[in-house]
Amino acid sequence: MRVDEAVGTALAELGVDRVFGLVGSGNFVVTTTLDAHGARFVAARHESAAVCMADGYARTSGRVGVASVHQGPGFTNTLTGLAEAAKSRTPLLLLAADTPAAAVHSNFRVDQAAASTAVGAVVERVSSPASALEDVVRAYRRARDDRRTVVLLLPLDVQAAELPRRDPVAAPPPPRRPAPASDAVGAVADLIQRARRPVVLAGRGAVLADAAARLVALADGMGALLATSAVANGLFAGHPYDLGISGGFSSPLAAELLAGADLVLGFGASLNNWTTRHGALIAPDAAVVQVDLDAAAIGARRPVDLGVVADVGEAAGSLLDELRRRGFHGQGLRSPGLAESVAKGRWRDQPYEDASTEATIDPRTLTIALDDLLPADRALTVDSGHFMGWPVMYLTVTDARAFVFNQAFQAVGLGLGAAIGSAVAAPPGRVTVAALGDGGTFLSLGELETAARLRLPLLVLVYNDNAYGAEVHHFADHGAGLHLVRFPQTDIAALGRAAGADGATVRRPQDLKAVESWLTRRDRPLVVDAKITPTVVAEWLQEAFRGG
Ligand SMILES: Cc1ncc(C[n+]2csc(CCOP(=O)(O)OP(=O)(O)O)c2C)c(N)n1
Repeated sequence: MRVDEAVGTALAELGVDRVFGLVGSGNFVVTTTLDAHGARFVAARHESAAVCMADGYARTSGRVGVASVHQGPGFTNTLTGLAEAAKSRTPLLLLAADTPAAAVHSNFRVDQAAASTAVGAVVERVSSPASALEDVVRAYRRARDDRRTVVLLLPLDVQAAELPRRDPVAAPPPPRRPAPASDAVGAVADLIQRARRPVVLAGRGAVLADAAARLVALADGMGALLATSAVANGLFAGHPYDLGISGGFSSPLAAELLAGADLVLGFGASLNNWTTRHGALIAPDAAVVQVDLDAAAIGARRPVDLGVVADVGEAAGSLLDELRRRGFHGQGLRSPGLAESVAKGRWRDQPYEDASTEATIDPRTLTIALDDLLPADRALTVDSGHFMGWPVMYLTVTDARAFVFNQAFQAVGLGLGAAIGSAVAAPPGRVTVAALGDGGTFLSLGELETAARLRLPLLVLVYNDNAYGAEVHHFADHGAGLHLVRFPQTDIAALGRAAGADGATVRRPQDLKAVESWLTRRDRPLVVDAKITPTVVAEWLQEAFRGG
């Protein structure tokens, strides 16, 4: 058996069930072998989108996302999506064909290892026929167990060589994550007992650890309010004391309560400038505890009073046990009155002046109408741009894994690919919304065909202002040059139809009838070209630009 066949077979044996990619000669055999062994292949139209699909698939399914690309340009096309996945610590394996070491004059030659490292990915290589299977298992385990984005380089000469012998491979079960040290548990419990207004703030690490239930049990035991970073949106959905997102997207009530907390317990949250609004959402005299699996994350973004290195679920469980052992049960700010205020304090309950016109719809009105229309069990992926607050603030999700916020690299144009991957991972029939700007749509246009070919129940929701709205609004006072970031009207619904999807243009709430009737079919994607009123400016935008 050749090495490329052995690599494909081994990955299927390790449990890989999906591969996203773009096939060229260099990755043909490994990819077709994977597909033949049950790891079904999804063809993307651009390699960056292929990696985004694997990323979205991993975030929603909790499995390792796998992508496959040709060497040279096939690989370099992945780099933006790869940087996003690496910064997000997505468990992802990119199978990248590579030129043979001796092929120094190959047109396809670039230093793929250096480029991978430059964007934060881990580099592994199938080095020889004798080591090939061990190389594959090591790369897979680093992705799964270290939660890293790994590029597995597959040199063409090694791929074509014969394997001396091939034994089936298996990955050992994932390692148990560490529980917190008992003195650390005691010290946090002391802080909890003294607190009057505690908050449990969960981030990406809590989603990856599937720790929602244990964090809720802890918060209920100590009387804490609950909140998440933007990426962990939905983790506590439905809880009466869930304040939603902490950060630029916080509702006014959430912001007030978060800033008034006297104890912030961060679980798997970096407590970065987005989550804290550059520090404004944490009171100067609040005690801050940060629990994270990664020692390097503790205190990296802001000073903390106490850092605990542990699995966040284990830590929540140990803390609750300790509180029970002490006979402590806190109430904090919790009361029926507060629960009522929280229930009425959502973004959609805030009054606003509807800026819709004859030809355009207010993006808030549009999004609230869709929130009413779509089934509650929906998934949401949000691309980058000025528009992105509307779906995050007004379209609720009930499951953190159904929410894909791939903004770690703050790149425009990654959302459609990630939404496709998330939709592939979703239970059958669940509607996935890909919320995009027109700029992000044109950066990823080819993937409309991918979504249509897969016949996904995907609602591609384009907030179309015919502009790079983020730049228009940021430079509004600058005056000159705005014509460089404005574009002519386009018919994105027609582009959707041309790709094999359904298409609808929305200028008024009644135009959403097209969405209603699509919901009864959902047999292919629907591309909604929403002509939004371009003068509604998001409040969080200036905050966002402070970081540079
Ligand atoms: C790949 C990439 N290119 C450029 C930028 C800079 N940028 C940030 S927002 C934005 C505009 C995006 O336009 P659109 O998708 O239409 O969303 P809008 O801002 O209009 O809501 C641009 C160009 C970026 N973040 N990423």
